[in-house]
Amino acid sequence: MRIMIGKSSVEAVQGDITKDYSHAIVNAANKTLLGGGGVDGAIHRAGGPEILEQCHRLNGCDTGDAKITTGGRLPAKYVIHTVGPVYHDGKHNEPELLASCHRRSLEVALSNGVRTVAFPAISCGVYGYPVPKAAAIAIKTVRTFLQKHQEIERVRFVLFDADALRVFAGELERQGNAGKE
Ligand code: AR6
Repeated sequence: MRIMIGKSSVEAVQGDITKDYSHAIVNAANKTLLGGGGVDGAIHRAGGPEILEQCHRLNGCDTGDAKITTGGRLPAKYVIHTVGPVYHDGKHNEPELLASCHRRSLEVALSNGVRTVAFPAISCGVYGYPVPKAAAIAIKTVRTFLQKHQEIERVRFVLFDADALRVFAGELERQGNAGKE
């Protein structure tokens, strides 16, 4: 599934983000930036020790913020590490923080000359964010950013499982149609 925002595209595919050939892939990290499970563990395993070496020099990362390192041995040139919110009940600033993750990741991409970015479903694993709510926020934030910054040519959501892909693809279609009204 793919929608266009001016000349930029936003798409959703199923796959393993560590194999993605976007210029930068986004990592759903934690505040230490020193590794963990889920997509974070997979990125460090596939990318090798150079990523962790650079993370050690970054002094962690606040929730909602993003920092960049090399992609090491990954196909991607860079990894943009962002820290999503832990989901409680949606009334603890979770939507704003999740939006901030996506916006800050794209700002960091832009300031490093990155043209294509791949996101996983940030906060939707261990951090417990309901996928439909997260998809709506992620896609809305990316659309708003691309409307102002056509320098980013493609944003791809790489979803690990078929259920998440269905939700993200459905939300892309819904917001794509709403955008035409
Ligand atoms: N490619 C794409 N998506 C993946 C992959 C992969 N290789 N592996 C998992 N996912 P999570 P969070 C999906 O738990 O909820 C870590 O320990 C997964 O199915 O990785 O933001 C960090 O260090 C889910 O949909 O991230 C933090 O402590 C999505 O990625 C904490 O987990 C996010 O799941 C962050 O939790």
